[in-house]
Amino acid sequence: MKTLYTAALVACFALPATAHDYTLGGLTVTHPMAFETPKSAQVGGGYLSITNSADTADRLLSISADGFDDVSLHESTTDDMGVARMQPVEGIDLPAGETVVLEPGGLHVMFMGLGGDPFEIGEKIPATLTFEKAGSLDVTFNVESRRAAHQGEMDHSAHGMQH
Ligand SMILES: [Cu+2]
Repeated sequence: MKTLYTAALVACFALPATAHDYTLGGLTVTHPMAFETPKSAQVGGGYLSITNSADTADRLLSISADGFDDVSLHESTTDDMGVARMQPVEGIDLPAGETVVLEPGGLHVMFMGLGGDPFEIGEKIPATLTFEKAGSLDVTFNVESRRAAHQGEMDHSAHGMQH
């Protein structure tokens, strides 16, 4: 019963009703989204997945969006002491035939300089992804409820405990 419950949460998190995707050559960018932020937040995370169905590797070089001090690619890591950190990454490799997921606790987009204008549910954030080979792709991040985030975190911690 517990397994079924967890599976339902995962499905709910991975396939929200508002799923949307974009294609550019052999690349498919699936469901760019961000979670609502508190009013005081200065930064917000952005998440999506990229499937490279081409037979050559590509690389996500950068992301840009108007209205922010900076937008960059980040990676969160947790060290042996359980301390979480995040740092900018130069780019994200997209191996041929694989899907790379930007998600809470891992690779993500960081929107910086929200200063008093938080992400609100239903808000749409236009952004441009730049790939080394495929070129540029305009996408829209949908801002969604935090509740899905908590389900995602639960799934991650439950997964971690199995190892
Ligand atoms: Cu970050």
